[in-house]
Amino acid sequence: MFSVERGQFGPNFVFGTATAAYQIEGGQIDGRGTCIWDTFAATPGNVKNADDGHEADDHYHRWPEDLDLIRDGGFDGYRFSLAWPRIIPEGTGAINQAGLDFYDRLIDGMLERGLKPFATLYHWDLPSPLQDRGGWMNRDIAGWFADYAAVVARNFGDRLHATATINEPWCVAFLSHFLGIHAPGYRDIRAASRAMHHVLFAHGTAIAALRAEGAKNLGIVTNLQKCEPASDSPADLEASTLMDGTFNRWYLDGLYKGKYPADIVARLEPYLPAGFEADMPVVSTPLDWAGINYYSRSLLAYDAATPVFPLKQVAGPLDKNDLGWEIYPKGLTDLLVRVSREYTKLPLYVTENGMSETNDEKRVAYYDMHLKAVLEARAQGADVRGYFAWSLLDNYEWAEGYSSRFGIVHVDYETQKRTPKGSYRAFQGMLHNTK
Ligand code: IFM
Repeated sequence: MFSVERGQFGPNFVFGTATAAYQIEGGQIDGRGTCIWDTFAATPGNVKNADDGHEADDHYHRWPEDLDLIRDGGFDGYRFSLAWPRIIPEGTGAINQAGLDFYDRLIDGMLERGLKPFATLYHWDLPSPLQDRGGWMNRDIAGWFADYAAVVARNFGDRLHATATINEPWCVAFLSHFLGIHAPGYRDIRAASRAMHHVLFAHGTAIAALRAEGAKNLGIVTNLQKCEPASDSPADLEASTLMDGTFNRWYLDGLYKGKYPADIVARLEPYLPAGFEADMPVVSTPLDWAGINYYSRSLLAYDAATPVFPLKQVAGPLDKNDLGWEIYPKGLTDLLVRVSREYTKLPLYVTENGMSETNDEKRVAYYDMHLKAVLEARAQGADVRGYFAWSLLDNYEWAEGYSSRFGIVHVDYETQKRTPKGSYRAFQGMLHNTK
């Protein structure tokens, strides 16, 4: 059970659960094209146990049961993503009608169950043919992505409650092109710098395309991390400021101030695309809402041996999830308040929050603490309008494969049987109790 009550969030607050296409759908049939995660996972050493999304949770076939679970949990909304390669298998050009038909059924299924569809256009499954052309390193991706966005808006725009362009641009750019942990697995500063700009430029370009098709209630989902120094030393403070710059300020400053942070630009200048400044009005296109994903904090220490960003992340003293991420609800309050004071007065949604853990009692406590953190942020003036638990189902946790379980519903990958966990029941108890 949670200690918080639904009524404390006000009558219009949206509670939902979140998932992403590659992590749950499976269903690599009916004309779906391949994506960068298919090949990344097929390359030895990239993903634990070489797991891939070939079957995942078989949501492609089991979606009615999954939507029933969301409805029966008492949730108001469902945050899902559409797979670009399912809709446009080559990334550009011919549209796959079977792909459109799937999302048609899925979205209607949400509406029939009284669930508000919160769509995300890109949650990391870039069509492979676009990677062959440079993917996020190629400025042309803005046009490819805008064309795909327009197809989605034309077919579903009138039925979507809200649409986000990109999930977690830091992951799309930095994690995938500088740290090499996610597909396409680059470890290259020029690749990363280009992706860091193009992902936001493509976002802004897609917003214009969505609006041109009449789509409403548009935003983007940034993942934010509380960055704190490992000690009081000025050097560690500098390290945490730098990490905050690459993780948080690059995206927030770009999107909501129309200018990238000078300290990070100074370090990336030789690698950024020439003339990027001229794109900033597109990057900072006005939005209707802002999504924030939050999981943890990072503790940073100065590390002179690391070029460009002389820092390293050190293990902190707090309780952790089973991936070693510290549990720090205050970070969620602080970030929501910071975004609302320093960046934007747009309605804010916590579009993801949750815990990788096999001990579900810990997950219940995690959710309870973070829901309280949202209430605290609201008390401090942040206009938070909704909260989405990550995730509805245990699913494909990217480079961790299926070893990490974030679901409030357990999935037996042998049988695909879904079993609600205590954390699901805790949400259900809170959401059905209108106090
Ligand atoms: O599973 C991911 C999700 O795809 C994006 N946000 C973070 C989650 C947990 O790592």
